[in-house]
Amino acid sequence: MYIKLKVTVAAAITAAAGVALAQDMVVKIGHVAPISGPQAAYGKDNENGARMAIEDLNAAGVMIGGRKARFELVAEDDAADPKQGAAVAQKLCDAKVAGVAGHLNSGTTIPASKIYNDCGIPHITPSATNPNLTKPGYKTTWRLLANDNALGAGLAFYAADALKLKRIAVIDDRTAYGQGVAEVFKRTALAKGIAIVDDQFTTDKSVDFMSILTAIKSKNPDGVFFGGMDPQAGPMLRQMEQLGLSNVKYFGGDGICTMDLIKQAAGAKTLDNVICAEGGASLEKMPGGDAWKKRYDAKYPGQFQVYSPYVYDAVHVLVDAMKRAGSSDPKVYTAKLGETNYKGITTNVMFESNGELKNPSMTLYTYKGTSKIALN
Ligand code: ABU
Repeated sequence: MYIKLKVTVAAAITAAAGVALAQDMVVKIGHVAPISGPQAAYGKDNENGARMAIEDLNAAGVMIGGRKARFELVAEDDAADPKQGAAVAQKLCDAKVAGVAGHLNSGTTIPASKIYNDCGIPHITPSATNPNLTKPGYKTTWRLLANDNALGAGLAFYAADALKLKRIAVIDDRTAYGQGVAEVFKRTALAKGIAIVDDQFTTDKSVDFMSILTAIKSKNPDGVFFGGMDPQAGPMLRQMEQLGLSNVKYFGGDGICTMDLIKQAAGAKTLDNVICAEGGASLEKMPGGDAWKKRYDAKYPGQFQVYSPYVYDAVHVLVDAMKRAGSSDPKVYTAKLGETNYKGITTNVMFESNGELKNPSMTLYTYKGTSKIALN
């Protein structure tokens, strides 16, 4: 009886060990964007991109170091607020996520990047474009699209060379992104012989721009550059129409280059004056853009904004590095990110030694009625 019990217990232990070996290895991936507040539409689009990547990876069945990996998304909301961004970054460090796709905003990503570096977790931003992000040289910081040195300058070149504009007023929203891209635009525009006839600022919470637009109107500009996001750009375009600034070109970076801008502009004819820049190829020109967008729209109808394809690729790039390293431990796989050569849906992803994307594209867009149209 005693011997029989011993054998049964031993068999149970062996079986349990077998089950443990066969169990999936859980790999937590963090995602951060504003899910609340005025920029929630961008954040939800980004989070959708991360969810879609996790679902696809789990459906495909990924092996890391000989073990089947099961990916779990740890989704956080930083409300586009730098303090909340830092708090959430620390939370993801404490949760020991293997990597992070995020954050969305430059103002949150820059402070978060130090926290990720301190805890040794890599993060890939799919959307933060302030060039200062990669200046500290953290080995944990990576960017998946062109930065504002390219976008701000590209828009100024277009204003000078293609549109032959001479007098541009500049407004920024005082965020790291808005102020940064406006500075690059101003510098390049001045070098191209454009006069900066006014320089105004607002905030990323404002919706009434009548007084600054009235001041700008008195300077008789042929263009306005706005460094900021669509919750401000939409009302600003409506108010420009009300003030009779109907033939003034309106420039902005990727922050205004969304589908939501159409909704925010609420039928203002000035929407057709918009020229905005994104730091990647248009969906039609992305290697897997059209097919991916069809799948996205089927899953998340009416929610596409701008950055979700980059988030999708950011998650895959993290996992690709884990696969090549044979480990999801950030101490082991982070160095492999520098050797990335990943065929994503946005581009063939390779990084410069400072974490910037190699050979990024840039696309200019305008709007016609309710359509967003690529100019190149
Ligand atoms: N790139 C524009 C929106 C995100 C950011 O850089 O703040």
